Amino acid sequence: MKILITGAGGQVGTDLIPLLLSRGHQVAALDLAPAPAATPAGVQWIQGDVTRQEEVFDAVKASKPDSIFHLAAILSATGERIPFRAYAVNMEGTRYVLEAARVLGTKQVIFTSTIAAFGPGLENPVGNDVSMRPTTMYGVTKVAGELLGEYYATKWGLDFRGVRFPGLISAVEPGGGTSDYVNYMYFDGVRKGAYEAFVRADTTIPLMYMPDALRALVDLAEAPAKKLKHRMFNIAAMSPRADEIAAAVARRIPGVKITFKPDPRRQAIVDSWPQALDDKVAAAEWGWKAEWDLERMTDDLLAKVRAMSGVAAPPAGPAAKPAAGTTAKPAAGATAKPAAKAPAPKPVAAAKGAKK
Ligand code: AKB
Repeated sequence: MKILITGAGGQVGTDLIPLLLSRGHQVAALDLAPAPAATPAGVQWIQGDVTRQEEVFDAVKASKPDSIFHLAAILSATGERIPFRAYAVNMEGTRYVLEAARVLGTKQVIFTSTIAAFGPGLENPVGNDVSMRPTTMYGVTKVAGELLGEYYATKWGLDFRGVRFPGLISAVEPGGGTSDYVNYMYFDGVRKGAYEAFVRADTTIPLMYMPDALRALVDLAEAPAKKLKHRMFNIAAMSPRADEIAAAVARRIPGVKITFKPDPRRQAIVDSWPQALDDKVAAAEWGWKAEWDLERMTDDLLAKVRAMSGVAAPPAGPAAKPAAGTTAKPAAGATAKPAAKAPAPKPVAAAKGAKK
């Protein structure tokens, strides 16, 4: 397939490009930024803005994709700072992508929604087909994007499909999300030996390691249409508490100091999200299953962050004790799904060119 990725220079796109190439797809990339130096050979990089209809249409005309993976978005924390820019990128950008697909004959659009599309007060784990009443601009635009895509599917036969991502964790710096506290436990834990998280120690949201998230996108795009009864799917992997993640990092970085100082604005955002998602519908319709849990992700991610930062791993020995300030007590009900029969991880691109 020829795939056009919008927002290709961001946290997801940076790692998605090499995966698509390795699975035999041709890739075109649309992003506000010029092509990063580390862009793999053969990628058609198009600089453009999803809030400008003509630039989206030009990118689709130039690349003639079979499928558009629409990743361009402003995430929750930045979205609350600049809500109308978030509306333009997430809402207008999605409308232009759908409209370009309709007018120019692209058969499929893969949409990336989020746990932030749900609102407070839902029973955990939150099911696939529940009432969605988000409290952030990011969440509002993602619910609207889901519905708009379903409208294009019903009215014009567009093959619209999408996943609701948990907070995503990877070696690429994230860009303006509220779940970013998890990523920075790893980045600053390695680089600085310390990190002050902006959430409470008991904060619990659904999380996913990037290789699972990328596999979900590609598997969903490749799934036979006749098997799909839904268009939007919850996907889930793990829901550790913030202090459990800190403890997993601390067991591998002797002396690291991870502390918690909640910022009321960002705490309110994560408190409005589900603590766990029910992904049975995705499992039944296209065979979705997470492969990475907290422990295995922490080993893999720390190795990547150390390699990128030029920091040597500590000598092997008995597991390090958490440093003072790091609470390691597991919470009742906190879950990290076992990584039963997980295959060996494939290498992921380095974090060059990641957007904030
Ligand atoms: C964010 O924090 O806004 C995103 C998300 C959970 O969709 N990472």
